[in-house]
Amino acid sequence: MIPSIAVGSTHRHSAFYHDILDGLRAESKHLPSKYFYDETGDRLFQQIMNCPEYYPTRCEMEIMQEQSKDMARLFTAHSPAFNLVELGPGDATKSWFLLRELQRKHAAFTYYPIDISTNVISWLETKLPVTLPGIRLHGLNGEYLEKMQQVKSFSPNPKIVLFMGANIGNMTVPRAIQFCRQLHDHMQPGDLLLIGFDLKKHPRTILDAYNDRQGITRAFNLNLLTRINRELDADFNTDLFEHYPTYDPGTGACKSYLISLADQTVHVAGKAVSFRENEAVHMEISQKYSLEETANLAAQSGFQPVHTFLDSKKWFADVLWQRLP
Ligand code: AVI
Repeated sequence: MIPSIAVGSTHRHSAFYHDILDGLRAESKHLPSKYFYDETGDRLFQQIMNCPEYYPTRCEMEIMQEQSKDMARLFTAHSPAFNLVELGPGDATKSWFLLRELQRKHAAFTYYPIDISTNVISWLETKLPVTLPGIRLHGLNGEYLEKMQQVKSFSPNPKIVLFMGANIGNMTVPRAIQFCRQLHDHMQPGDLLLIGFDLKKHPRTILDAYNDRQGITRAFNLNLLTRINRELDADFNTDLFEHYPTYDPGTGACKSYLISLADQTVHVAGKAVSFRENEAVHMEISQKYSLEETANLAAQSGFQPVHTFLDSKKWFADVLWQRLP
């Protein structure tokens, strides 16, 4: 496991301060889920991925273990030499299988993991060459799109971009369309994009995944309040907020809320924020898709679906798209 991301002290003018206060002052209160991942949040997310109810990681792992050979065949047939760019690789446990297959096939590729965390990148640069000797690896620390632009200046080779782990689900559908269009603009005609989608399935299975019995997902959500207490001198009482996950099988939107259990006033960096009893704070969206909806997303953002990799339960899909001219 990667050592957790150093959060650093946050001051009044930071993006964290503004995002948190803007969210808490909005008419419908919300907090950005990207801030879940401090040191404790990283640890809790690792525990979530091992929870019996949280199936997405296991499903995608099965795809990578069982089908990396087919992926590697498609990738090498696509281009004799390419840049393999991974957005948000984490500890690369899933993409590792693909990297190993590409090495076995003597594919001419350079792996460019891009992550906002320096810890993730330096961990990969140290660890991957040990288990994948000879790998050509160039880690990039920063924002996805900015760093993708940089890859172009390092090498003119075609790009194959990986965006796995159902991270696209943490965007609303309109935001996902916008993001895929931005990826399109940072790729060349013919380049490939592999995206992981958690698929629609029985609503109970989905809801349980965000409401595990051990209460880890609950702790994961509440931890953001603890982080705000620590970094923004706030005084949230986490006992006065309840984790409330929802899933709408119609739209495929799985949303987590924290519900205020009392009329209360909380102070964040000296600013008072009032909550009514039963008022909801929207914490996270984990959008679920049908395969047809993934194809619509491809069409709306300038890609053509090429191949779909499914796990044996058909609960998760890694879809391979080609960038259209
Ligand atoms: C990172 N992301 C894809 C996870 C998800 O399923 O939305 C984050 C998560 N939130 C609660 N459990 C897992």
